[in-house]
Amino acid sequence: MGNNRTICVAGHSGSGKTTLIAALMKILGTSVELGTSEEEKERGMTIDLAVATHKKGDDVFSLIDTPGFSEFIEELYKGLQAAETGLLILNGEKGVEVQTELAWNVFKTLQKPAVAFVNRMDLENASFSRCMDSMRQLDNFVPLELPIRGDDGSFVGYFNLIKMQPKFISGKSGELSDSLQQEAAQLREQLLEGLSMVDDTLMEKFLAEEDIPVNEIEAALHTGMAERVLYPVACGSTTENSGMNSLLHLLQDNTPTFGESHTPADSPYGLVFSITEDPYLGTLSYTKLHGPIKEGDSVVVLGTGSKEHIKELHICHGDKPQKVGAAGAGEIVIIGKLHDVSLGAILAADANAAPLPMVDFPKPVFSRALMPATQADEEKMSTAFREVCKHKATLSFRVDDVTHEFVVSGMGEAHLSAATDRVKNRFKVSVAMNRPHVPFKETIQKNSEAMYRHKKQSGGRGQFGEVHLRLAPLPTGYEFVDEVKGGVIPGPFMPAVEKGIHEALSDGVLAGYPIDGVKVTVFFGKHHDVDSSEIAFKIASAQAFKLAMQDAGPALLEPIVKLTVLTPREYTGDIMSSLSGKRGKILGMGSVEGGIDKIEAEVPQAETQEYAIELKSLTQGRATFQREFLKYQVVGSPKLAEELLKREGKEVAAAV
Ligand SMILES: Nc1nc2c(ncn2[C@@H]2O[C@H](COP(=O)(O)OP(=O)(O)O)[C@@H](O)[C@H]2O)c(=O)[nH]1
Ligand SMILES: [Mg+2]
Repeated sequence: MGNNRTICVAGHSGSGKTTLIAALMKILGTSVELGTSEEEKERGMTIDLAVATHKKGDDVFSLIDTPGFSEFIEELYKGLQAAETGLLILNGEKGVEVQTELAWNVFKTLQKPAVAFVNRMDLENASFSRCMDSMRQLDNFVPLELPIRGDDGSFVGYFNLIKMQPKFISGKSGELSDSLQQEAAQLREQLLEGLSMVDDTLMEKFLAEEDIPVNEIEAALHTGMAERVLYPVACGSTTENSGMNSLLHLLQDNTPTFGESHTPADSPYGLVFSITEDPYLGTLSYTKLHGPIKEGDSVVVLGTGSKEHIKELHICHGDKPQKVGAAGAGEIVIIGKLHDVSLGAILAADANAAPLPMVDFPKPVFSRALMPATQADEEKMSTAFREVCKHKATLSFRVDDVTHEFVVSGMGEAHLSAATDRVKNRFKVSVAMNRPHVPFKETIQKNSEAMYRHKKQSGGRGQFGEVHLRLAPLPTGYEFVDEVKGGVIPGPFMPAVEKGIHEALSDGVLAGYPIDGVKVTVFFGKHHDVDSSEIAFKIASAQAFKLAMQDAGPALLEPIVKLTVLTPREYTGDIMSSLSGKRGKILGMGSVEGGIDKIEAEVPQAETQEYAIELKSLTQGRATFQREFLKYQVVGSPKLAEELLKREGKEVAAAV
């Protein structure tokens, strides 16, 4: 195994991640094409992670591209998990943007060493010092170089703070102003002071004001990065191809290697961290290797115990996998045509190998109901969505028990629209997205009693059945009690009696929602030796139940969800008042590190259908949230119930 390194690139959309990866790989002599799926080309943005790999001798260097849009953050979790180091790209004109901040939170959660690159320095309004100011608010970022501007204000080169030397872009020149030299001296002091924390020898030399050789500074930088004491920052311009070599040097020579933090196995062992479906190559399992693997190997999927044969092994060239015969620990490979793997699967030669941890992904927070365009679309819809959601942790679909709608859930509108486009492009299935209906239920609030006699005499054999029953509220669920004595309803008819009630339970008296939280006791009835039948008792019990429901204080039940919002403190007040405005109950509020507040609230689901969109606009996209189902709760006021049902396009029955 060589010095293998994987770097996951993250940052705000448009900062230049995809361009940078292609540029760095080009310098290394590897040409890659990224972001070529139909949905990506249409939108001009990265949707799925992609890996670009360069091999030189025994050393393997991979860069992972991720989307810069928060709704696709799952890809960053996957990519960063498979990387030793994260590379945060910033737009030199803008500094820290929303997705820079969100990405940084993921870096911190996964505890990854990181490097930052301030890109787009060729632009007139780019300001390295402004970027640095905003980055220092995030964490301990320290510059390794300063941009040099020419007389006309354009960007002409860098001043390297380790070597204390300028390097001009070819064909350009400029003066080193006094202020630049002063700033450089000051920043170098800060850098060495920071590095002194991780290296005693360096500290002694620094304090004694001795010269410190470049290799010693770089060694301390390596330790500082690995221990996450500091995060170095470089700058340049991807499109002008400047600053690329020093960034490459930093990434390829100074970031931590796989071997430093892992003990490799000597047989196949790896984590499937991402899976995609390729129209031509089939299922592709992106695997971070912790042990060597080669074509022809057999492995076991830990947990399921299923056996897999390694038939096709590729290394990654962006969107073009390239076949290889073998790969080693620390590398990322794409394994083709595995039968039975899912996201997070661990492949190992040894069935007793220890599990490799997989990150906890965020959960979907935004749902839409899908309407197929035609009958043919309806038939294919569920297969198509099963395929598209199968390998995504933040995409799911289900048919709702109550509303019977086909509901797909993800991280936001754009995320779901990319998923439906994929379904359209790959499976030729067209669907429209609507706001889903709320799965209301109905319940009762007091005891009641009713009877119903079903009697029909229309020549020949008649129908007769009479059922008396009592209803009592239960906290949840449904209970049936048979208290019939003396065979007034003969035993063989009791299943039909219960069936009648069961059917009536699915069609509440208020608005036809299923009924929950009721105990039904059948205590009396009458039968007729000739005319009684199962159907007669079924009708009688259903009708008796409906009559009893009218007197039992029927009420609407609504689903309540728990929202957990993480937000920069400046928005806390606004978020709390907006939640209160949604009939929400604040459960708690506290501060998390770094100026972030956590707000927990119970909110009716009916008021949270658009919360992903609302929170985004309330906080410029800087807050995130989780949503989980909590319970059903009675809608106390009949007027509110009426209003809620109206929103669902339902009339309330007169009984309310
Ligand atoms: N002027 C300038 N434009 C850049 C630079 N890097 C990238 N771009 C442009 O910015 C746009 C977005 O780049 P892209 O790599 O897709 O950004 P991503 O969303 O971060 O992957 C493209 O049009 C690039 O050509 C740069 O250093 N300078
Ligand atoms: Mg991109």
